[in-house]
Amino acid sequence: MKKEKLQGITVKKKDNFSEWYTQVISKSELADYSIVSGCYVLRPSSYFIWERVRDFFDKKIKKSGVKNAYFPLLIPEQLFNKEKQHVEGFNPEVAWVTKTGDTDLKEKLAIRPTSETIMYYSYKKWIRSHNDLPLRLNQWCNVVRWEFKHPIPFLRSREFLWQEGHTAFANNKDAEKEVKEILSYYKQVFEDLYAIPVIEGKKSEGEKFAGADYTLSVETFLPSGKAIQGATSHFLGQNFSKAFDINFTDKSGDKDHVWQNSWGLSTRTIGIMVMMHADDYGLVLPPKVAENKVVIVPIYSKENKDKIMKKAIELKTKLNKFDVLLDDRENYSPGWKFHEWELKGIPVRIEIGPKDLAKKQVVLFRRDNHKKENVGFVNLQKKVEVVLEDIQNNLFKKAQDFIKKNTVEVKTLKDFEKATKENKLIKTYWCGCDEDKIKDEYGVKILTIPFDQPKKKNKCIFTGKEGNLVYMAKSY
Ligand code: 87F
Repeated sequence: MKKEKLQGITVKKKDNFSEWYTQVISKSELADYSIVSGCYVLRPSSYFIWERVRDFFDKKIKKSGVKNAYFPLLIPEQLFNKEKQHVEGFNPEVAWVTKTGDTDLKEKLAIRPTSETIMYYSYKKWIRSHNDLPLRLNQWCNVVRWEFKHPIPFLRSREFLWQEGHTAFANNKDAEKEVKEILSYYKQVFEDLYAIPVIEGKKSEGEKFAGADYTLSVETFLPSGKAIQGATSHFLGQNFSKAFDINFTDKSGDKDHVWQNSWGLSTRTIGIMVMMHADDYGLVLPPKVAENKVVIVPIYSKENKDKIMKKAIELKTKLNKFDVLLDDRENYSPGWKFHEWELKGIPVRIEIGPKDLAKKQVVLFRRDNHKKENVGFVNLQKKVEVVLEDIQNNLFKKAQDFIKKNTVEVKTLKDFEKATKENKLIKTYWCGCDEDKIKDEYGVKILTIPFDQPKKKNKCIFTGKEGNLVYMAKSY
C-alpha cells in the first residue's frame, strides 16, 4: 500500500491565484514545463480536451461550408512585410529562421505567428471570378509568438495550438453574416462545452485587430479578478485584399477586391476553463470535455476482494457509455485514489465496498459540490446520466453567479475608480474617448461593446457625451 500522502494543492484559490493555477495544471497532469522558457507540454489529458473542442468546432464549420487545408509554417520575409499595418507592433514577437547548418539563408523565414500573409498569397492566385467565391478555408495548426511578458501555461505561451479561419466573399453582406455566425460557434464552445458564460460584442477601435475593419469577440471574467478574451472573429473588409491585390470579376464583368474575414480559437480556452472551474482540491472538468466522466473505486479486503471486483467490473460494463475508469490498482488505498481523481477533476466517483454490496447500492460522489449519495444498482445508469447533466449545468450556473456577483454598473467616475481597485467587471458608458488614457490612469481596458445594448444611450462617465454600454476590467 502506498504510504506517502498524495501531493495535493497546497495554496487556496482565493489566497494566491497564480500559484494555485500553476499547481493545478501541473499536479493534475494537464501540462508540464518544458526545457524552452514559455513553451509547455500538453499532456494527454489537456490534449484530449483540445481534441474535443476541435471536433465540436470542426463539425460546425464544415456543416456551414468551410473546408480545412494546411499552409506552410515558414513565411518569407518579403511576403511577411506586405501588409505593414498588420505586423506593426507585433514585430518583436516574430521568430525567424536564418540559417541551415552553417549557411545563412538568402532570405530569412518567419515562423508563422498567424497565417494571413502566406494564405493570401495563394488566395490571390486562386481567386479569379465570382465563381471562385466564397473561398472559406480553415487550418488547425501551431503558431509561435515570442512573448516577453511573463508566460502563463495555456494563457500566454510562446507556441500554442489554434484554428485560424480565413474566408473571402464577393460582398460585404455575406462576409459580415459569416463573421457573426462564427462568433456564435465560439460562444457555443464556451457555454455548451466548457460551461463558461461569455459576453458577445465588438471591440473598441483601440482593441481591435489593426488589419480589420472591426473585431468581434467573446469575453469572460475570471476568479482572479481579471477578464479574458476567449476568441475573436474579424471582419477584414477589403484591407488585405487591396494589399495583396486579391480581386475577382463579378457577374457584370466589373473587377472588385474580395471581402474577407479571419477568426481564431486557441488552446488558451483550456486555461480559461481551469481558472474558472477548478478549486482548492484541483481540477474540475465539465462532463462534456471530460475523457472519463466516471471513475469506480472498489473498496475491499483480502476476504471480499473477488466479490467486490466482480460487481465493480459489472458496473463498469453497465456504465460504459460514460467512458468509465475502474481503478483496480493494488498498491494504492481507496483514500489515495479518491484524492487523485479529485485532483484530476473526474466529474463522478462511484465507491463500492462490502456494506454497499450487501445493500445493492453504491456511493456516488460529485466532484463539483462534493456531495455524496447512495444509489441503488438498478437506478445507477439513469442516475449517472442525470447527475452528469446536472454537474454541467451547475458549473455554468456557478460561473454565471460568480460573474454576476462581481459585476458592477457605475455611473460616476468615483464609483468607477473604486470598482477598478476592487477588481470588478465594470459595466458603464463610454463615448469613444481616449482609451490609452483610461488604461494608464485606471489599469483597465475596454473589453467589449456588447451586442446587447440598452434602448437608450447614456452619458459617458469620462466626458458626459452620449455613449454606448461597455464592459471594462483588468485583463490578461
Ligand atoms: C504576432 C506577430 C505577428 C497577433 C501577431 O486574431 C502578427 C500577429 O497579426 C498578428 N499576433 N496578430 C493578429 C492575429 C489576427 C487574426 N489572425 C487569424 C486572429 C484570428 C486568426
